[in-house]
Amino acid sequence: MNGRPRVLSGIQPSGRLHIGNYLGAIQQWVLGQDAKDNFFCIVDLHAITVPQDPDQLRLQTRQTAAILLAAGIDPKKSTLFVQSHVRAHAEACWILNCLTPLGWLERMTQYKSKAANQETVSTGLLNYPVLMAADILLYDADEVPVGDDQRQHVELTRDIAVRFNHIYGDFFVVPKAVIREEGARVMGLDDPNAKMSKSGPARGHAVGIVDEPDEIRYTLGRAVTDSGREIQFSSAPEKAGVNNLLQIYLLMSGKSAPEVERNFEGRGYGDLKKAVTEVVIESLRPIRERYAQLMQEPDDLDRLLATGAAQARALAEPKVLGLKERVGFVLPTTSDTST
Ligand code: ATP
Ligand code: LTN
Repeated sequence: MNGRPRVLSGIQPSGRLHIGNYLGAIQQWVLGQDAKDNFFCIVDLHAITVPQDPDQLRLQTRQTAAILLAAGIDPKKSTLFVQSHVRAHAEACWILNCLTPLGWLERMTQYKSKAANQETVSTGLLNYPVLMAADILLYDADEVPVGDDQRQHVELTRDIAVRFNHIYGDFFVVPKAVIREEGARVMGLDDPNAKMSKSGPARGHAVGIVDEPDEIRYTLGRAVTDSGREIQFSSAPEKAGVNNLLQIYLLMSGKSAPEVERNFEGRGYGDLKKAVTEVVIESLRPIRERYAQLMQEPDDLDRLLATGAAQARALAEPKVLGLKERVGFVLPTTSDTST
């Protein structure tokens, strides 16, 4: 549209959204909004690849929409929608499943680590990256802004697109992952060697985007550091905790790396934690306040998501028809409105 790059990204409504989601994904979605043609999808079909409580899932889907809007996703500039509202996603996923070698899915590192945590593993968890490929390819997206943990899934999407184009002729745009240098991998505050995750321990691990200031003080006050004193950016494994706090400070304050290091010269870890806590509380405050307002009006949220779904369908439906045509399905006649 208008020659602007098309962007598509997704987020699971699978729990408490945290500053890893914000710094790795949402913040760059918001910052890129003006220059791009944007589609942001709340991926409920992905969320059920692991067990979810139905009432919780419904609540978290609206909460996720409210957080994205509160963080600055503007429905006038971006299409915000729920994945299950656009059935083309499930249809395209099935067709792409039939084209994707099992071995490609079995070697996905996120599948291997998530499967290791489950008593029984659903085939949906294995197919997860194919559904993600369907999300992206249906919209002819050029760019997929994500955190570092999704790099392998976007690579797989590219492989699926290239394979399809090779077999059936040019049809899919081959997208690229857009991963920021800073903030692409925010680490757990209780364990700076593990990625901050929605499924981590309930307290001490992640700062939620809409956490109350006291909870943020609790989490950051207990953040694991090390026994040294140096406050500098570093890739050394033993400095992972301090490096993580500095990264969070840098992104939340908007300062440059040399400015941040100068700021903490000669100061101790206690000062560092206090400064990070303050900047995180102040940066998240307007988001938390706006979120609380939006959650008071669930009907408005639902209306907005319905508009988003209609905009998404306008692209996804013709694309999935084209896909069916390419693989050899007889397309329904126009009088059949059930498809
Ligand atoms: P889970 O840990 O439960 O699998 P998640 O926290 O990874 O979930 P998703 O909804 O799967 O959350 O991810 C949404 C976006 O947030 C993706 O672009 C993902 O790469 C990014 N993201 C998730 N965790 C981090 C993190 N710790 N640092 C940076 N980006 C992250
Ligand atoms: N798997 C992604 C969420 C996701 C996504 C997408 C991201 C689903 N579909 C399409 C980018 C594009 C994750 O962050 N765990």
